[in-house]
Amino acid sequence: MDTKESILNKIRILITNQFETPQQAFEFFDEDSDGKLKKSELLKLLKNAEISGFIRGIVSSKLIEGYDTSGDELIDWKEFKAAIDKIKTS
Ligand SMILES: [Ca+2]
Repeated sequence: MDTKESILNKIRILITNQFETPQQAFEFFDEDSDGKLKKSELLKLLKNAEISGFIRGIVSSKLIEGYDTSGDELIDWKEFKAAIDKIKTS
């Protein structure tokens, strides 16, 4: 069962185990290097975090909904960093 907490925890584990810094993770998943994570790039992040394929679509929408403060439906570095900081302290 993937609760919000377990999903965020899996993302945290992915970032801390496979990358030296959150910035490195961000750059890895920003495949087109435009400095923003779009939905397809978030889906890859969720896949790598071992989030079930059944819920990846909804989770990526929720992440955009929750962390895209500029409203462009993309997660930029600032928004990503804020999300990571939130995960770390929760
Ligand atoms: Ca991108």
